[in-house]
Amino acid sequence: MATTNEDEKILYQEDDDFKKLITSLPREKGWRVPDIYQFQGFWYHSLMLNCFFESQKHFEAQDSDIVLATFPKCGTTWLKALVFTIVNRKKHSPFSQEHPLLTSNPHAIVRSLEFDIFLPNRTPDLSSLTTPGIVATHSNFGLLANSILETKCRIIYLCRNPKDTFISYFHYAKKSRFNYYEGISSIEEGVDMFCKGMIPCGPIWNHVLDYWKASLDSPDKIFFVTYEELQSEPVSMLRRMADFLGYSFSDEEEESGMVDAIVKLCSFEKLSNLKVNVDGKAGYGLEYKHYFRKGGVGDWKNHLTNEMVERMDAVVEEKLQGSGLMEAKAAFSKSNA
Ligand code: PAP
Repeated sequence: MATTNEDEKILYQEDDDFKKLITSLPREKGWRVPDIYQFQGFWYHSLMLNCFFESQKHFEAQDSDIVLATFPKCGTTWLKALVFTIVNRKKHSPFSQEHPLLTSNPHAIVRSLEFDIFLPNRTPDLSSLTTPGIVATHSNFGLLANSILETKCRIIYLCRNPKDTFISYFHYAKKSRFNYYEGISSIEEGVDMFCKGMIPCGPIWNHVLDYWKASLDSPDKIFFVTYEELQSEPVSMLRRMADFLGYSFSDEEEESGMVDAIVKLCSFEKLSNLKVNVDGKAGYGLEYKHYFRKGGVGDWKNHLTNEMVERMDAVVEEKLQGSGLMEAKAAFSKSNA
């Protein structure tokens, strides 16, 4: 039986084909739920994989849709807030005290294809989709629905320095484990799993590389950006994202300080201190505060030993070699080691 977790059982029923598939896959210890499974080179917990299949089968992307693709813990919450605010700024002014982000968590506003919209054996919940449709996914490039690739819908892919991603995921997994499951107990164990690629949606290098290559092939379709770029140059990155999406800022908007207002509204400081994000919970029970930890760059330095750093850098460097990514993006450069 793929799912040993009560919470997951409540959420969905696996059909026989899925059960058959999952029992045939390589299995390892999970981070938040007991097991992760390897499918076509990537690791997932069973619900996640099942949701990716559902979304792959049933999602009918429209030309005007925007897909926010991320590896977990690379800034999904932030990207959801930014893109929603850019696209809806005429309807919801970022200067307004009534802006939806002031009372709703970004995950409640921009829904994820998996978990929120396409759950196995459930009618897809399309009721809460934004217009135009902005949806998020942690799917690797190879499992995206064909309609995402065949239509003119655009993809923004956000990734982050692998060691910071690991630290963020490690802390998140500890806080969000299901049913008293012990999970990955020490940072040493986590580093070992990470270096073997065994983290949900991992290996991170393959997730990133597939989108990186696709963005080089189709720069008008996929905008590739890093958490670190958003941190160091938020205003110019926002302008570039808005241009890419076809929502460029007008001179009037620029003069009014609109871009700065969006950066401020979506900042870690602003969002993490809002009541909804301090006390609120998602429908599936997770407290929103777990999406906000430190929100910075380089926290890995506070948690990893030199030996761990050397091991992680070596594996990431080996995998990214020749892709051009280390040279193009500081988040992956050797100088970040
Ligand atoms: P998800 O993939 O589960 O949705 P995601 O939002 O990608 O999670 O990752 C959470 C990280 O983004 C946390 O990083 P940390 O653990 O290193 O602190 C969180 O603090 C950070 N984060 C959340 N919101 C923002 C924001 N508005 N600005 C910058 N960083 C943010």
